[in-house]
Order: sequence, then C-alpha cells, then structure tokens
Amino acid sequence: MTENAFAIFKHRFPGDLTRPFLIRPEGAETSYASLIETAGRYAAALRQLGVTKGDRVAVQVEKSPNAVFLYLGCLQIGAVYLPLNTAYKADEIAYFLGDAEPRVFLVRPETLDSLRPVAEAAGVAELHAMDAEGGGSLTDLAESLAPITEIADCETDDLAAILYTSGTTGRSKGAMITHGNLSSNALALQEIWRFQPDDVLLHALPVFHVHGLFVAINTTLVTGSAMIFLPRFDADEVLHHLPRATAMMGVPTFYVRLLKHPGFTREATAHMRLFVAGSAPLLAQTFEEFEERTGQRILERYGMTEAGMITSNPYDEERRAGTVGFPLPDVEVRVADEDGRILGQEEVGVLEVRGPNVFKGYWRMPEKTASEFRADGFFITGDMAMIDNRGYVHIVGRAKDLVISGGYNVYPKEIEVLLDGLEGVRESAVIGLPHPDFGEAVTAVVIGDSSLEEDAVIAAVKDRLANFKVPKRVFFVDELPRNAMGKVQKNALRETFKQTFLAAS
Ligand code: MCA
Ligand code: AMP
Repeated sequence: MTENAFAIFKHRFPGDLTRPFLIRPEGAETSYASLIETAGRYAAALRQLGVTKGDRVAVQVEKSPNAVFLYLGCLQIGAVYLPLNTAYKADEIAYFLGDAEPRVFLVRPETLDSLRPVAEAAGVAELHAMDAEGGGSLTDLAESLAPITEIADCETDDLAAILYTSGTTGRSKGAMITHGNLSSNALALQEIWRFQPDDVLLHALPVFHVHGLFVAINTTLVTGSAMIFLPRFDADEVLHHLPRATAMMGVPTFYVRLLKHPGFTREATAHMRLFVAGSAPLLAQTFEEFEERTGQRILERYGMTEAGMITSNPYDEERRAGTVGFPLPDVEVRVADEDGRILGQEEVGVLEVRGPNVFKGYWRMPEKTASEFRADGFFITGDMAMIDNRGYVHIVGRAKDLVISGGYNVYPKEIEVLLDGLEGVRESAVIGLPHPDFGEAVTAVVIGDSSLEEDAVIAAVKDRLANFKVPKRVFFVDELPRNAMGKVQKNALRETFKQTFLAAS
C-alpha cells in the first residue's frame, strides 16, 4: 500500500461519507464526500498546470475551506505544499520563491500585481489568485475538470511539504516534511488525545504553520471527525461557536484572551472534553486561572516545525503546569550538553529528538542539516530542557536566539540585519520582552545618531517585515552590555527593559 499521507487519511474517513468534515461559521457543512471530490478537482487542476510529483506549490492565501482542499489535492498527486504566512512582505516572499522554485504560486487577489514581478524573477511558471472565499482562477479551473481519483504512490520518505523556519543566522531554512512525518504524527495525536468520530474541533488557528495545518487538520482527518472552521481567532466568535465543539487547540495567547472574556465560564466550557495549548510556553498562571475558571486543565504539548509534535501532557494522568509531558508514541527524547553528552534526569541541557516525526532535513542545505543532527539520528532542537524524575519534560529556555510572539517565531538576527542597514544606526540588538497578551514582544535596542526617533525606525522596517516581526518598541542606548568575548549580553538587556509591556497592564 502507498505511504501517501492522503491515502492514509482517506482510509480512515467515515464509512458514511455524508458526515461533515468542515463546518463554516454560518453553519454550512462540507461532507467527507465533498472533500474527496474537491481535493480531486484541485489535484486535476494542478496536473493541468504541469505539476508533477515533487514539484512545489507555494500558497499565500487567506484561510478558507478551499485552501484546505488544495493542500489535500497537493498531497494526492505527490506535489510539495509550501504554505506562507499571509503577513510576509514581498522581500520575504522573494527569498522563499527563489529558494524553493515552486512551479505554482497562489496569492491573494490584492497582492497579485505586486507579487507578479517577484514570481517572475523566481521563474514561477503559474501565478494564480485565490480570494478569501476560496474563489479565483485556480478554483475556476478546478471546477471545470473531473476530479482525479487515483492517489500518487509515495514512500514514507517522500516530500509532502516545505515549511520555512527562520534561523539564527537570519537566513530562512525550508524544513522538508515527509508523508511519513504527517501520517505518523496525526495517528499518534489521535490516539493520545483520544479523538473520536463524533468530536468537533474548534479551529481558529492560521493554516500556514504546523499547528493549524497539520496538528489540527490532519488529526481531524485520521479520526474522520468534524471541525468548525473559523477564519481567525476572535474571542467572541470562539464563544459563539463553543457550544457545538468538543475540543479546541490554540496558542497561549488564545487562552489569555478567552480568560479576559466574561462569557468564558465553567458553564460555557462544561461540555468541552479537551483544550490543547502549544507553540509557545503556557504560563503556569494561565494554566491555573484556566482551571479556576473552567474546572478544566489545559493539555500542554510541545513541538516544532522540524519535528511536528514531540511531547504531550497525558490525557488521563496528571497534566502538570509548566511541563510539556512525555514523548509521543515511537518518539524518543533525551537531554544532552553542547557536545552531545547525554545528561541524566533533572539535569538541564538541550533537548534532542528522534522518531518518525522528525523531518528529512533543510531544503538544499545539506551542511546545515548535518550540523543539526547527531550521528545516531537525533535532531538537536535548540530548546533547553530538563526531564524530571517522573519523566515529564520541562522546556526551561532556548539555546537558540529566538523570540516567540503570539505563537509566531521571530529570529532577532533577521531584524538586526535590517536595523543595522538603516541610516544613523550603528548597532542593534533585538530581544523578546514579557508581554501580557503575546507572551513575548519583539523589542529593539539601538545605538545610533541622536537624531533617530522610535517611530521613524519602526516605520522604516514595517514595509519589509511581517507585522508580527516589527519591533513593538525601540530603545536607544549609548552602549550595549557585552561579555568578555565582546558578545552582546541579551539577558542583561531583557532584565533592564523587562517591565516595558507589563507596567501598563
Ligand atoms: C498580530 N500581531 C502580532 C501578532 N499577531 N504582533 C506580535 N505577535 C503576533 N503573534 C500584530 C498585528 O499585526 C497588529 O499590529 C497588532 O499585533 C494587533 O493585532 P491583533 O488584532 O491583536 O492580532 P490578531 O489578528 O488577533 O492575532 C493575534 C493572534 C495571531 C490571534 C495571537 O497572532 C495568531 O493566530 N497566532 C497563532 C500563531 C500560530 O498559529 N503559531 C503556530 C506556529 P499592527 O496594528 O501594527 O498591524 S507552529 C509552531 O510554533 C510549532 C510547530 C508548534 O509547537 O505548534
Ligand atoms: P516553530 O519553529 O514555529 O515550529 O516553533 C517551535 C518552537 O516553539 C520550539 O522549538 C519551542 O521553542 C517553541 N515551543 C513550542 N511549543 C512549546 C511549548 N509548549 N512550550 C515551550 N516552547 C514551545
């Protein structure tokens, strides 16, 4: 049997294909039969555009049901799905297209003209638009064609998707995700989180990252269950749709915002069986407030683009605040020092992971890939962790210089390079500061001419960076704190400015 993830999902669809897969906010439902048909039409459209197995299909569109069916159509023909955050600006897109060389690039109608030269420069053969409702030239083509029913034969190791993640050097890396990565993770999550066909997942995450795309959608697909598909997170909307849901997945900011809502009560959540949190650390305070308010314990899990979901708190046993639980079935984790020496329980080091969830490597970066794997196949996550004497994994910090804001990753180097290029800036250091809503907020500390102003610096980078990467504050200093090696001490800067976003809350 093929190892194509779509085939593995489809094998688990409900016997009764009229059952709902996707429920829109206004109530319209799309059945599993309709999913199969629409994905098959997109598969046919991609074929018509010359897409063959292994070709990349880059997509920067609004969240819509059709965007999901297109993703599934890609899997079906063995094409490589390349989702891009809608916040990315033309400069960022130019890099991804140049690196991944997709055959097709699907954009929003409003960016079609501005991205055309970018796509042409990268040699993209087919540029199409998809609107917020999922309509446009590619959908028109899909609707004019008969759906493809066959599923491309794929091995576990064949590429299913490329997801870009920034790096400590400032250059983004395309994580190569395989069919085996997708199916193994979805099946493991279904099992450990006890998904059942009558579950209804409230889906309010974006669908261009692992959390909203793979964790939420693929787990639903292998269960044959339904999801309520909201275009974005909005606390009022979530509360409105909660009565019909049984489970929800979110970044910590979702739960912080829900707890601010007076309607988020024990009664409103009494029928829910599961709230999952991840993508960024969930504060123990949020976990506790949530339990006080609803009587339920959020289930926190831990993952990353390169390895999907890695660990999870248990469903039945104790869910412990400040921990991310145990490795998923078939996944091994260990804590090691910088030289790869394996450490014991309760010792802090870098977390390493091995298993069917771990990606194949970085696209066209064999050396970078080699440097992030140990000889025995463990991937070095860059997260500082400790495994306690009960086996719970604690993420205690990051060895990598990374800021996570509202669940989105921001690598300081990328912003520092831009800031350093501005007239009047001599040097910059970008840090994450505690923020009551986003968890961490991107902040720049700059040495430069006395004529520099905060608003002007922010305005100068805004057009070139996704909005979540834009510094929320810029501070000017005469010098940056350094260690004996001359390296900027970001811990000292974080300490100096730590009250910035907390004071006003
Ligand atoms: C929006 N803004 C942000 C963020 N989002 N700034 C910093 N961090 C953010 N995450 C900007 C907006 O552009 C706007 O700025 C201002 O902040 C306020 O916007 P607001 O309306 O509050 O934002 P929102 O539309 O409500 O979005 C916040 C959000 C969203 C709902 C938390 O960021 C979100 O959906 N995050 C989920 C991210 C996610 O799915 N991560 C999973 C990655 P301005 O007015 O200046 O434009 S996968 C992963 O990490 C691994 C694998 C894992 O373990 O899951
Ligand atoms: P990404 O590169 O977007 O896939 O983000 C992955 C990173 O998010 C991980 O390497 C961690 O640093 C962080 N992360 C994800 N889940 C958690 C969690 N539950 N607790 C702490 N950090 C997390």
